[in-house]
Amino acid sequence: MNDNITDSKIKSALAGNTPDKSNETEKTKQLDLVRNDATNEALTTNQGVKISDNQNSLRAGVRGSTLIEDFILREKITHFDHERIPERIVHARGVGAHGYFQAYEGNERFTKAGFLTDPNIQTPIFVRFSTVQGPRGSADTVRDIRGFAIKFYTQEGNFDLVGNNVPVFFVQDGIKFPDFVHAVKPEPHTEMPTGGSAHDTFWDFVSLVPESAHTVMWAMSDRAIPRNLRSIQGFGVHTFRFIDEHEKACFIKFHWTPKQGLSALVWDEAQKLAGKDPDFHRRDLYEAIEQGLYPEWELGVQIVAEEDEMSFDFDLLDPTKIIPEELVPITPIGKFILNRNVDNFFAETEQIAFCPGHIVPGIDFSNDPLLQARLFSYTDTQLSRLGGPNFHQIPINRPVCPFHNHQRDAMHQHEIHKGQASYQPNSIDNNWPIEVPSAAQNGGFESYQERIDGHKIRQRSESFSDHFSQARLYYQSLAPHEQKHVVDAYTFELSKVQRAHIRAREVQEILANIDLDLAQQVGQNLGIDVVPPQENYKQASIEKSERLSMQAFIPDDIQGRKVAVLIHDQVNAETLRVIINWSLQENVIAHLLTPMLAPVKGSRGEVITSDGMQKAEPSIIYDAVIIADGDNLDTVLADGVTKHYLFEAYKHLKPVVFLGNKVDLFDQLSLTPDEGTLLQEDFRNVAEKLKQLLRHHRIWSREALMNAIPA
Ligand code: HDE
Repeated sequence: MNDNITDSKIKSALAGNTPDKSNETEKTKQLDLVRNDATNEALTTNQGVKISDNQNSLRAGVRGSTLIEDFILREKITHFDHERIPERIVHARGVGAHGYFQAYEGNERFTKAGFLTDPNIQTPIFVRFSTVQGPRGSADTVRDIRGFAIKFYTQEGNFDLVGNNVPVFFVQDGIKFPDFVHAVKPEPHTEMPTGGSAHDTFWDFVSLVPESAHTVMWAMSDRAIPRNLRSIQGFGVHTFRFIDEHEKACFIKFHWTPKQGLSALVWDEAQKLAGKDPDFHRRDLYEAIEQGLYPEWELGVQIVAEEDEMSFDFDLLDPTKIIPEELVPITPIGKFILNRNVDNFFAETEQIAFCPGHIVPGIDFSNDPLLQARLFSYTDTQLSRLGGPNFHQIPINRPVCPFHNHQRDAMHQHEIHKGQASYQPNSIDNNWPIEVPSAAQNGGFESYQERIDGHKIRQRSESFSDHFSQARLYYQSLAPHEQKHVVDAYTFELSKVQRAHIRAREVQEILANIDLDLAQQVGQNLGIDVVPPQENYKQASIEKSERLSMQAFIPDDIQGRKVAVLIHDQVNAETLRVIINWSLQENVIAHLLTPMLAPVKGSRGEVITSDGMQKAEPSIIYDAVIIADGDNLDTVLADGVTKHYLFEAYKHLKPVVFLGNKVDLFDQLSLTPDEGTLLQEDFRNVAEKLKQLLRHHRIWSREALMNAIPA
């Protein structure tokens, strides 16, 4: 290998796998109307007046005061002064991308929604991922639920599936949402902490509100510290309805599952990344899409016949409950991929406006009281965020199908409505636009005619009163290492709570009712006594649900995993060629990391370009580390940065590959060899083993061993 080995080589090879983009969707075309300022056109004001000097304001003499008549300065500064809009009250920190959805065959059995029933249509989508608690500038890797909102630009109107990466929610009724959000947000007297729930007000609230127990359990699990956004699940949370062409309804719950499998950070990594790369998740998503490693999910639904509504030991309308897949399996209905990054973050990711009330014929709501409140909130919030009721005209929010009605004027009106009649009925414009009966082909939306008969009442249904059985089911379904992480997370978070009575209440009154062993472990760590609860709480109808554990989602391949290859002067260039070929074959992102950014010399004098500097690209960014062999391995292993790199990767339970013939290497480094420490002369001999380890992502057996070592 005489020429340079560069990342661009990897990228260009991966670009070969890039799906054909020639079949651009309407939405893509529409968004490509975006103004391109990087042309050789003249610089102008917003009124189109050419600007002759953009460096100096207008002054009275070279050293004189600035003149108020400088309309160019005033326009520029005024616009700048108003550049920021209010961030989202929750889910402020986010990242988005474009893609498309394609349905599988046969969904007309359940729904008449066009985008779900025509397998030949590729429906454009925009997805926005988010954290809940932190502001726009907060770190990506904090412990938090992730928002996973999808806008489907269908031919029958926009459908927004505004979900999360956990299937349940903290409160059962929308009227409690502002209380919950005030409690989890930074505390009002200090505006701390940023991007975290480890503080008094959050734990005060959740320890007083047992309905939050199940979701808090998910938030304390590895689900809340995802490795990247490409490997999280999505859930619609509420029960919705599908309506078929005969107006027959069934209840459904939406699930979407990543082809890449599920993976999480370890807590130490999550915290370090928050400092070393606060943009870790958005960078990962951006880079994966740029490299043609398009993330993919399968959309599915759990379907429950209307007549079976009451056949569960929980209420289908209660958003703190899942339907275990053992009771109702998921029916796959389609898949979606993300294949295009935004051109402008503000215009697209920031200005996108989701609303669970944006639905299309074939889909309808249930009476879940949390969902019902959301139907109001999202449009309302856009009025102050996006400055008025015309936010649907912003390019990212516009439907791709035509839309006509008699709504007029208001702030930021972009349409120039022609005609005299902005009312109905009218005879001046022939009564256009007209209503379309739902029975017609491509007919209008009609709500499902559910019979409603009840007293006006402010009361929670008795069927919403079991708060612990599914929290217990979740805990008991986790693998031992996942359970340990839950114990660690409760311990960590509660250790940050200043008030002893809040810590005690969470452990004694919430955790003890979920699982005594869990409560006792956390209690022991915090010095809190736990006694078995007085009441005998209800058990879930099953003891374990397999797919609650992330271990049930190991991917088939290792596409998109990231490997650091540490190289130094005199590295064996032939080894690098083999590793790069392997990475291209497996669609793995392999980075050659050097001590400094300067190129290194291979053993036969080859110049090898760096993809990054070891100090600047720490092991926490990668899924595995390889030390390439070479003639100066002894010097390499004496290098403190390299050593730290290895120890950290080892500590974070990653596969570590040492190439070369140093049999006493582990002794030298005082590392206990295990199935994840691979020592080989030739990379080809460990490639398959490394692949299997990367599929499973972490060496969990090592964690158990490390925990056994006294501190
Ligand atoms: Fe939201 N939520 N939410 N929420 N939510 C918002 O809407 C709200 C709830 C979720 O990427 C806001 O445009 C209420 C459940 C996501 O733009 C706001 C209630 C679930 C996003 C709002 C809930 C979510 C939001 C803030 C209880 C999971 C980000 C800005 C009745 C199923 C969407 C905005 C994006 C955003 C209100 C409960 C998910 C204030 C009142 C349950 C993913 O309108």
